[in-house]
Amino acid sequence: MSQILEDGQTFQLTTDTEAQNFGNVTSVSFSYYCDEGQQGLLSDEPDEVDFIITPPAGVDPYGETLSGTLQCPSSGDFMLNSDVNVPGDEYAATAEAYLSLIEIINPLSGTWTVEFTARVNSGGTALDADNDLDFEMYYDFTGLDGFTAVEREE
Ligand SMILES: [Ca+2]
Ligand SMILES: [Ca+2]
Repeated sequence: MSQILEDGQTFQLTTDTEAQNFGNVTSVSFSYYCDEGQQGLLSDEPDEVDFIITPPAGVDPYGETLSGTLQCPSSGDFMLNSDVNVPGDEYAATAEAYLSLIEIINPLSGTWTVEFTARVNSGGTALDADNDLDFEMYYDFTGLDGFTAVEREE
């Protein structure tokens, strides 16, 4: 999605992956980009965007950056993946027992919130009014669902 933001304006996106039935979410990514849009006629200070990414409680962000400031024009991204251990040749008495052996480490399901706040900076003279910036954001949630197992005949 793409937006024009004025100074102090906030863009927020909240996604509850459970309410939206995304399954067992194992991959989440956000990428975002800002550009000056309008700028001062004679001089201009770079616009900035403050960002805060809030994962669901209990998710380990593995050191990914959760907050900071983007100086326009520039881009940033956030990407997190779970590890999924699927049993290989392990014996299980039933299909259900086999499926219970699938393990998702650091599952990513829950409510994700991202918030971006524009800081629009003008230049030094009366001719240098700057009223906005251009902002774009993309996101992707990938879920695993519907595992099935087939029972083997000996
Ligand atoms: Ca601007
Ligand atoms: Ca500016």
